[in-house]
Amino acid sequence: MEARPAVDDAALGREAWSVLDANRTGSATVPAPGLYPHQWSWDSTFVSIGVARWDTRRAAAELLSLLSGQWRNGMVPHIVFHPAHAEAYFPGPSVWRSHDHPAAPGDVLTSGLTQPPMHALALWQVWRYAVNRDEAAALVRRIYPMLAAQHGYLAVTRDLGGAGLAAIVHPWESGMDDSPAWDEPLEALPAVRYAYRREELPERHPDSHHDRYVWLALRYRDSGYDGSYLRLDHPFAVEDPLFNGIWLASCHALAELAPAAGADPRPHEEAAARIREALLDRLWADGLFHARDLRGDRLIPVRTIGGFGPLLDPGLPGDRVNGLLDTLESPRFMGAAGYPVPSCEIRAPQFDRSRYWRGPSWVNTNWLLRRAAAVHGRPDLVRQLGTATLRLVRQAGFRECFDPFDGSGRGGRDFSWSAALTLDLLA
Ligand code: 2M8
Repeated sequence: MEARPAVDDAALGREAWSVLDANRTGSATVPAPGLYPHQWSWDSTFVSIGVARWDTRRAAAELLSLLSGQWRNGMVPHIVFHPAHAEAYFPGPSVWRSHDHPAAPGDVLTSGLTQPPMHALALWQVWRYAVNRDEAAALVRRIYPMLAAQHGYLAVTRDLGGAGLAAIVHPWESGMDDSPAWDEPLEALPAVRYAYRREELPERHPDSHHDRYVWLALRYRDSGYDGSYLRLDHPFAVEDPLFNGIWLASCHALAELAPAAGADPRPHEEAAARIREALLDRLWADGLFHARDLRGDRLIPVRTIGGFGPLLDPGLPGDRVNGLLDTLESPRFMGAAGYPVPSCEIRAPQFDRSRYWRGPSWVNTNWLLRRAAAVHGRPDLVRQLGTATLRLVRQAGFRECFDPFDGSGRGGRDFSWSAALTLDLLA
């Protein structure tokens, strides 16, 4: 493992700010220099969360920049492209062709997919820590309608299973691209080959799956990003517990923000209750939530970090909370990892300690689980997750992800959400 000189909290905080400053292009922050040169949706929500305690305007600008890419049907895209080097990442705007779509913004280039709806949680954090309360209220009044539209899009266009959960229609939408949870639904797709150039690190997913990612994106694009095509024909549709657990937590956040926006909180509380019921009904098995493959009509057996997503819900019944925490602390996950929390069950045959979402530990999922532990009154676990995550970045730097056994860094360097959430953990 790379040795780094010992850094105290103050020095670590300064390093985190300098990574975020260097990755900032205008009002948006890119996830990592070179590798991801545009604004990514959930990455920016973590950046906003991380800077919110110190700089309301910067946190707000991050969200507003992302939301400038929101489509008229409410969809918040997973990438807002930086026009100066639009094709520096594959697939770029010439693949997505958002500018040809009537619902996409005319002046901002975006992808056609979405990502976990962390946005209301991020706005809530900005609102909570803003010192200037008038400014905070004005911000909530401005952003709330956009987020209500985002939630409406998920509830109407993405309820492909008809039971109240939002379906992802591409692995990229999960934020956990190469998670073993998507192996089976991806292997049911035709084997395809495309010619393209992509900046890759050795830890990246197997090529065969990446070609299927491209194929899925092109099919959806060629349907005209059509909702009824998704419902009837699109070959990848999965109810993911992390995506839906985040959506549920964001419903609670919108309910808390609604009065500041002069709106009624009840529809968001009702939405949260519906999502909870559907999660319990459709995705729970053996002490964990599992993704449901709507096309294969079955639960995906592999246990991954995504299965803990519903823990973010303060209203989750106590027996399920206990079951989830037992699984989390067992040797399947935290119990056998030196540096929690592995993104896939350590005992699973698909577990791979160094390949992205197939094993490594991530700062953002650690942060989410720490928040869940706080929600469910587990201060010991809050401390443990916070300390372990800070140990990772202190030792290996703000890497994209980390080997869960020895803590060595994996993927990109100077990674924005690792830096931003470190600031929050240090607070
Ligand atoms: C990774 O995903 C992108 C596609 O969206 C990629 O593999 O090129 C994921 O880790 C995702 O969660 C993240 O938002 C993105 C940018 O950091 O990178």
